[in-house]
Amino acid sequence: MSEIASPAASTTPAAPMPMVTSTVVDGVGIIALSNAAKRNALSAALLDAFIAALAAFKAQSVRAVILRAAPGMKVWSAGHDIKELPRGHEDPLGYSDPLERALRAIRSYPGPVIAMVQGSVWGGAFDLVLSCDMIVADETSSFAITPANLGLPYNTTGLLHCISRLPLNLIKEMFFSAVPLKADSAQKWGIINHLVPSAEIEAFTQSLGALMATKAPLAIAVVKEQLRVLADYQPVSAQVFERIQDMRREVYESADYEEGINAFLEKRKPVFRGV
Ligand code: YXS
Repeated sequence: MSEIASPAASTTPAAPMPMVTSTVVDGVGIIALSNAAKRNALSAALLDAFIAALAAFKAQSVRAVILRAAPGMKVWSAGHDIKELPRGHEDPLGYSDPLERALRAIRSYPGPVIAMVQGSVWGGAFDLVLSCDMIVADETSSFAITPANLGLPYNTTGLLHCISRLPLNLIKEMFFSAVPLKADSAQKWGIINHLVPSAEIEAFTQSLGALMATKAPLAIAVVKEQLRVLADYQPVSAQVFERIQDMRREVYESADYEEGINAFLEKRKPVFRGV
């Protein structure tokens, strides 16, 4: 019988746990956000790993993808990594921001990307799940968009994602109150496709993905891309776009934006003065 080598005293530090894990089960790609210590905050490192995992699935022609949090996490994602938000004089959600790159990667993936949500979704993670093609959630799920907690001027692309999915009165209440929407309300408003009990959600979502993976991939890809192009089409004149950018710049250069981030970092409530 071969000797079982005793583990050598490790002199090298243990490799850090991956922030994202991915696997393929019955033709369905599964990407799990796994940075529990930081509540899956959408840092550049986590999002780059996510984008790479999605690209790997695309290279393997994986026909359906499930995006989830690692099992047992009470927070699906705490949203954009606040510590990485640029401070003043820089658009906090610019085109090249890692979150924006991740949203575009999902929306251009040539197959269905299903968000399987258990636990709370915050801020930019709400944009992330809305950018998925459909959402399956359980009774522990909740959804909040929170720029008003930070003094952050959300970007026009993100607002367009909301407008193409949700009624204006709901969008306004979510953005202006930053109050999490619970699972039953998310179902009532059509944010989620299916509200499934926790005990059944993994099997349900896997079977939905596996079903779609048996359908004609070219037909699905072309419908997904047409829906993306049509839903994103909002003619805006250059002057209107420049005016919007000016308005947003005033906000991300404001003292309130500084105060919002500082309050989070100092673990205290922000005091906004409207300047
Ligand atoms: O103190 P340590 O080092 O242990 O780290 C703490 C938190 O600082 C960290 N963490 C985050 N780090 C960066 N960015 C975040 N968004 C973030 N959220 C959390 O994770 C460690 C554990 O956090 P803790 O102790 O608060 O956990 P908890 O279980 O008591 O509470 C979980 C949450 C999610 C309720 C709480 O962490 C929270 O409220 N996080 C902020 C949620 C939020 O406002 N997200 C929006 C981010 S900004 C964004 O997405 C958009 C740009 S926008 O502003 O437009 O929505």
